[in-house]
Amino acid sequence: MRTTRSRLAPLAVAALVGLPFLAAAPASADDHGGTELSGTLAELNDSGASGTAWGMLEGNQLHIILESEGLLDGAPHAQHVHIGGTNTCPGADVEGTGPNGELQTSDGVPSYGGVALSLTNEPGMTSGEHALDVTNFPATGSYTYERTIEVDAETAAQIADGNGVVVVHGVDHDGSGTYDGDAKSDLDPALPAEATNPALCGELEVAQMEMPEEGVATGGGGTAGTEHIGLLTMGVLALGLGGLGLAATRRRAGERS
Ligand SMILES: [Cu+2]
Repeated sequence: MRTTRSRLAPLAVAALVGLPFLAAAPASADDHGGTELSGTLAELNDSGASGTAWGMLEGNQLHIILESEGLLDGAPHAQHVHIGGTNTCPGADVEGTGPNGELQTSDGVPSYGGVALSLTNEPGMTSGEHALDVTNFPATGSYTYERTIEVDAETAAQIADGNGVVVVHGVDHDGSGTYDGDAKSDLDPALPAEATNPALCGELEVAQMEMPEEGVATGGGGTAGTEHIGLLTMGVLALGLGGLGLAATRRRAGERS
């Protein structure tokens, strides 16, 4: 038993030293009770676009970053957080009601629900009523969007539960280089359907904790049971060889004193 303890104690030191580093890894909650969110934006309507979404919700403040590429350049892209329906993106098997089977915005409502937040640029407003504030949306084919938005308590709760779905609109179905065509938008008949049909969709999923909190409480001391092995291994991995060297030094120092 004595032998086991003297071998594992340095590893426990390494694990403890490594813990602050590990705490910085993806987690669902930070010190202030924030909720981290992330999602992949996948194409709808064969838009050819792609992207990612990342968010941090702290209280009623939502910090959100979208990166999109492959959209129609030089045309506004309405973008929202939708909440409702099944809180998901439409599957590939969902038939659109557009003239050639295009998926219109309303076709996806059973999946992603209505518009909860409008992801406008400043000074655009961000409530659902501003869903078609076309002058304040990104208007390039590729862009990074970042804004901190104050949301109401109900919206915050829904997003914290992983129910938010990001939808980016605007698809150049006929490849003409602009929003045109005879089909009218299901949201506003003054706009072509191309201007509002969904191009990208991604579910804002809550990031998962990777380190159980009880691991912090049980990581110290010389009671090296098997339940600590995973923790010890992670601590050593985080520190790398440098950490092992430090542990070995401390062991020698400890043996002399
Ligand atoms: Cu939308």
